[in-house]
Amino acid sequence: MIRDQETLNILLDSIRRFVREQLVPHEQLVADTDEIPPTLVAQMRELGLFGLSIPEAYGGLGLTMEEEVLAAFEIARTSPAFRSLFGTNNGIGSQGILIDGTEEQKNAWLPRMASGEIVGAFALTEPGHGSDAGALETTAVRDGDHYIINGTKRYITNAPEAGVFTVMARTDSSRKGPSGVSAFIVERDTPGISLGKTDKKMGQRGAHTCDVIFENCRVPAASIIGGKEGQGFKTAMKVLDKGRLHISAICVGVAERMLDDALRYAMERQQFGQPIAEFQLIQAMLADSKAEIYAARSMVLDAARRRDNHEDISTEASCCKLFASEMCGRVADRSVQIHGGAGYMSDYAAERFYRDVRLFRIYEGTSQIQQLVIARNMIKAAEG
Ligand code: COS
Repeated sequence: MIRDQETLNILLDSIRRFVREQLVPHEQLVADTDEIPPTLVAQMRELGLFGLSIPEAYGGLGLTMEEEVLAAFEIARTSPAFRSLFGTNNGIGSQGILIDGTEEQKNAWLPRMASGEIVGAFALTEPGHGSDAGALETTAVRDGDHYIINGTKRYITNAPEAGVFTVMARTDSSRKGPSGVSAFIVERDTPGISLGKTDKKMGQRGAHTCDVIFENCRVPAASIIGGKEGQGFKTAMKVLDKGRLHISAICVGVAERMLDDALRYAMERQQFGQPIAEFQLIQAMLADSKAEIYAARSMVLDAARRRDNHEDISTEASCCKLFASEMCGRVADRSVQIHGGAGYMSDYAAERFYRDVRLFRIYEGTSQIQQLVIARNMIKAAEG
């Protein structure tokens, strides 16, 4: 749903300009230093990028899902590491509180996330539990009006920057599956939290992940999201439904950028006395990429509109994540291929993007988990 086309156009124009004039010229610096310059972070805050999806009542821009994916298409036309910094505040770092939190929890945390004053992170994955998230082992044991959290969370995006975590922990040890899990809002400065070393990743330099370790970390009982035990896994799944749609939109934007670069290269690069873009085998790669991007873009927009319409989009979000992330991988591969030897060299963005986009097929649920969600939902619907 688009609330006001004119206001949205102004926002999309300013994002487009910011990406083109500020972010693209800094891509290589961020890749080399593994840091986003603070001046750029300040500009992201000014533009409202940390609060795109947080309602206006809590200081955000309150974009609808359709507006948010349109913004994500633009934001993603540069290194995905830039988006990652404010991505968790719009997605997995804030949405648990927004979807299932109490009014007090929303008022306490969302305005500071919307402004970018603090970064929110989502702590679900553990050393022994990635895809099988419902079997997580981190515990939260009730002690009077507190809970005591123990366990380790792994590969947590933005953990080194985070001021607050949404932590999924088992409050009922007699239940081994998803129903024994609760979600907590935990401040970074709470005693008993320590961070592991920042992980060395294949790509997306400038975006950071690390372990988050809880050792007898005491949190007030009031920090349980929604005030009720046993709801945490469902909260996490609802958060991921939206997150998967957002990541799908990012896949579309990055793929469009990679295809633009590949097209420009193909039109400039001369072989056998003509630009390689004149060769039909190169044209096939350009055309397949264009068609697949168009398909993914259309899917994402359709699913976003359905979510705005309050439909259950669990299946559609997984369809989008599966198709768009795999499509993005294929476009990255063709882009390297079109660039030939140059595509294998780090002087060209194609090589960097090839590594950066590999993550999209893994995080917020692997392609195989998306297949599983889609098929399970199909069977459930058919059973009636
Ligand atoms: N929205 C609301 N509720 C949901 C839901 C959704 N999208 N998906 C599942 N649930 C509910 C189910 O209805 C079920 O509720 P009941 O017990 O009341 O019936 C409960 O949650 C448990 O669901 P399910 O039985 O499907 O859980 P499983 O353990 O079988 O796991 C998968 C489901 C595998 C899909 C889940 O663990 C998953 O998505 N794993 C990947 C995790 C992931 O994406 N990690 C990435 C790291 S975070 S960046």
